[in-house]
Amino acid sequence: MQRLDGGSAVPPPFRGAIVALGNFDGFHLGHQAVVGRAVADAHAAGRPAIVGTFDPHPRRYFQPQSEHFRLTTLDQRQRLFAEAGADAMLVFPFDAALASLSAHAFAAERLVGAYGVGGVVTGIDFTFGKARQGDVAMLAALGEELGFSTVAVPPVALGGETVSSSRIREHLKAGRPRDAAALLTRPFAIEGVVEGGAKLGRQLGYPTANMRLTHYLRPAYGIYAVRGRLADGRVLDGVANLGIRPSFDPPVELLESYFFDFSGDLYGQTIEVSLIDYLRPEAKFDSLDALKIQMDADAARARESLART
Ligand code: RBF
Ligand code: MG
Repeated sequence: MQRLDGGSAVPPPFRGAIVALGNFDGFHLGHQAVVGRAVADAHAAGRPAIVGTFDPHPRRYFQPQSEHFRLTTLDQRQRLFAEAGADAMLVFPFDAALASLSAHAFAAERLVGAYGVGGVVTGIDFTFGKARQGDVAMLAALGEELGFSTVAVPPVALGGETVSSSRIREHLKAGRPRDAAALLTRPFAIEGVVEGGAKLGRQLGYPTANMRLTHYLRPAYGIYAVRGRLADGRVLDGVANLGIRPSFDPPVELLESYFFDFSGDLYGQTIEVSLIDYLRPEAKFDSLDALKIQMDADAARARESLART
């Protein structure tokens, strides 16, 4: 699937598209409803379907010091949008120029001029333009004036509550990966490049694939039952420590995954690790023997939980 730059003009094959406008970071049930509508309308009209997303996120621009909150990387979003039937992804680099555009200028210069949209689909809470002056009512009026269709999709509820990225973040921070997965329709997954590590894990009988958490939201630190996807598509069950490893000096924040029944070198590979179950918080151990006994118990519990999943 093609990645288009929201800072430039969209090329001819993608003009006239139905564009899902939003951020779609988690690509949760609510986001899927918006994108699903854009894809369905595009197919019905014989037009391309495009999904917009911001990178970096506007929140990073306005609050550069805010804590990490990302639920997906751009690469993960690209795969999810493609699976949902989109023909292209339009990436808006959020910068001073975009932040200072009025709602009218955003519609006239970007949506119509640069992207040549046939229609836009948003959530009903979508806002746009300088100081968020535009809402879906204004977008509909601008569409009438400038010649594009607009659809506002209502939020999706699950278990009596509206599905939102903030609810998903709360679940993950509280160590409830299964509740987060229900809203996401898939487990929260961290994708990254496997780093070289201290070889201590190997000595303990638990060689781990270690990854940085980069811009991802920090889920509750602790031990997780995980499922990893390797670069070649193989899927492996395992158990992981996500956190700072309080038994070791200096503390280093990592996701360290041990995969069952696997003996290969993953160093330098890009892998994706899904958090399935939260088993316990990290603990400080006084001896490696004590840690090893606990790791054996963790591995057994993780195997059980994954066998049921
Ligand atoms: N390190 C800790 O300091 N405390 C822990 O509770 C802890 N639990 C772990 C559980 C599992 C299943 C795994 C794979 C690792 C755990 N570690 C823990 C980290 C482990 O000590 C790490 O692999 C070593 O730092 C060697 O890289
Ligand atoms: Mg290790």
